[in-house]
Amino acid sequence: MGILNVTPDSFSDGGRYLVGDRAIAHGLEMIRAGADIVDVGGESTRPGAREVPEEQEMARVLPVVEALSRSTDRPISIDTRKAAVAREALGAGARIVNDVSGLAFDPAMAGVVARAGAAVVIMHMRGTPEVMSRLARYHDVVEEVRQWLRARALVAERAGVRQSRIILDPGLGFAKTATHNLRILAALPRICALGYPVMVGASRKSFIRRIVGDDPGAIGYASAAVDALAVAAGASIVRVHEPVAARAAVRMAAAMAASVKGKFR
Ligand code: HH2
Repeated sequence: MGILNVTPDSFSDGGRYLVGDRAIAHGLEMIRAGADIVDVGGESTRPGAREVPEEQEMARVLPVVEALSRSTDRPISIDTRKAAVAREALGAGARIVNDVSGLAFDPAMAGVVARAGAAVVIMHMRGTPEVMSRLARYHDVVEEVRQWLRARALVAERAGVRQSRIILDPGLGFAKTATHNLRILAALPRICALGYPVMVGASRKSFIRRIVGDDPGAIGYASAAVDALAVAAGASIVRVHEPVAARAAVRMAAAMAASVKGKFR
C-alpha cells in the first residue's frame, strides 16, 4: 500500500504532494513502482496533529480519489476517521476505508463501511493524535493491542461488515513508544493468529529514526527491512512511502516462506 498524503503538514513528505495533479501523478507513479493499493489521506495523524474540518478534508481527498479510481484498477483506500469523508470517498471510487481510530472516532463509520460493502483497516490507537503520546502506557502492549483489535473487529462484524473484508493493524507509533513498537513487531504472529489479514505501517516512523539515525537512505533501507520482517512474521499488507524498495523486500520474504513449503521454483 503506497502512502499518498494530501496534507500540507505530513511529517514524511512535508506537503510536496499537496494538491490536485501532483498528488494524482504521485499516486500513479507509486502504482507503476509496484504499489497494489494507494492510500489517500487528507488529515495528518502524526503525534500532536490537530483535527482537520470535514469539508477541508473532503476538498483535499475527493478529487484525488476520483481521478485515481478512474485511472487504475488497483483499489484506492481512504485514510480517514470521519464517516462522511469515507462515504463520499467510497462514492468517488475508493474501495477500502483505512481508519486509524479503529472505527472508534465516528460511531457512524462501521455502518458506512458495511452499507458500501467496502473493506476496512481497523488500526489500534488510543485517544487522538493530539494527545496520544501521553497514553503510551501498557501492562502488556501486545496482549492489550491484540484484544482491542479483536473487539473492534467484532464491532465491525456486528455492524454488517463481512469478516473477509476486515484487516487489522497494530498502529505502530500511535500511542506507542519505540519499545512498544519493537515488541509488537517481534510478536506479530500473535496478532496474525487472530485470523484476519494484518497490515503494518512502519515506513519512516520515528522509532526507525531512533535506531538508524537521521540519514534518509538509512531510514529507507530500515523501513524496507521492517517490511520484509513483518511479511516473514505473517503480515499481508505493508503501508509504505517507497514501493520499489518495499516490493523487493516483501518479494524476498515471500519467496523464502514459499521455499520452506516447497513452493518456490
Ligand atoms: N500511519 C500513519 C497514517 N495512517 N494507517 C494505518 N492503517 N497504519 C499506519 O501505521 C498509519 C496509518 C502515519 O504515517 P504517514 O501517513 O506517513 O503520516 P501522516 O499521519 O502525517 O499522514
